[in-house]
Amino acid sequence: MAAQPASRIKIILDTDIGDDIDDAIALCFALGSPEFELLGVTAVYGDVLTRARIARKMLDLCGRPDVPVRMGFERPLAFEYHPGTAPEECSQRRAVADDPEPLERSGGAAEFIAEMVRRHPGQIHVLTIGAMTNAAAALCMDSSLSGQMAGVTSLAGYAPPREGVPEWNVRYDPLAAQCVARSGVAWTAIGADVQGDNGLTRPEFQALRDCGLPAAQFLLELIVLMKRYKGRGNPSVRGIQDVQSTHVADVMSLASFLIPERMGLTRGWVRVDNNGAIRFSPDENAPHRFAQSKLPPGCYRGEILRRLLAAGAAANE
Ligand SMILES: [Ca+2]
Repeated sequence: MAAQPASRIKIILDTDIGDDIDDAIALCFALGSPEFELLGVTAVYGDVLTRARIARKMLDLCGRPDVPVRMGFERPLAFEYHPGTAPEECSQRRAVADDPEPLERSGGAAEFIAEMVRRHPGQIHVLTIGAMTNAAAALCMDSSLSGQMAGVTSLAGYAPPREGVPEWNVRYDPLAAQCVARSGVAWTAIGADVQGDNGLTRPEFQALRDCGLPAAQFLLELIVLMKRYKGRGNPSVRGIQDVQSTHVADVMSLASFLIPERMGLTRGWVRVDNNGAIRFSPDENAPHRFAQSKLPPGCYRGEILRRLLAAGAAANE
C-alpha cells in the first residue's frame, strides 16, 4: 500500500450499497485512498441486511475484515413515502444470497455513529451517500454530536442551476436532510451531477478484469447484477462485456476532500424544502458548503480506476 499521510481523514461511510453501483465504487475508492481512515460502514434504506452483507463482503475481499459494518434505518423518519421511492429489492442481492447471517441488529447505525464521534471528538466525518436517515437520527439522539462531528458530507441535490430539482437521496427522506441542515453541524452537500462525465467505461472494466484481484471481480459482478436487475431490469446484460458505462456520483463525496477546488465548494446556507428541493444562499459565515461546479468530462476517471485497483491490491499485501 502507498505511504499513508501522518494525519488521515477519519470517515464513516453511510450507504445504500446494493442498488445503484456507485456506492460499491465509493467504498472501494475509500479503501484505495491513503488519505482516508475508514472507521465503519453503516447501511441505510430498505433491505439493510443485504446492503450490510455486500459491504461486509467487499471489505473482506479488500483485506479489511477489521472495519465494522452496521445496519441502520430501513424507513425514512416521517414514513412519508413519495412516489417512486418505495424500497425495492436490492438489485445486487444475488451477490450475497448464499452468505450466512454474519450481522446482528444490535448496535445500530445511529448508535455506532454517535459512539465513534464521542470516541474521536472533532475528527469524524460522516459521509452519507444514500438517504440521510442514519445521520439525522444520530444528530437527534444526542444534541452535542453536531458540535463534536468534524462534519457531514452528503451526496445530495444537484449543482446549480438544477438545485431546485428534488434529488433522490433528499427526496426519499426530506425530514432527515432538514434535521442535518438545521442541526448546526458542518454540512457539505455535493450534487449528484457534480460527477460530470467521469463514470467507468469499457477500458476501466477491462483493467478491472485483467488485474485478477478478487475485489475487482466482485465489483464487476455487482455492476452486471445492477445493470441486469435494477428497476425493470435488462436481461440482455449477461456479463461485463454487455455494459457500456456506470456512473460514479457517490465517489464525489470522497473526492470533495481531495479536489475541492474543482467542485466550486461555496460556503452558505443549504435549505431543504419538504419535497426534497434544495435552496442555497451564499454566506461566508454559514456552516454549510454547496458544490457549485461539475467536474470536466473525463478528468477524474483515471484517478478513480487507480484507487479501485489499489483497494483490491491491498488484500494481497
Ligand atoms: Ca447511494
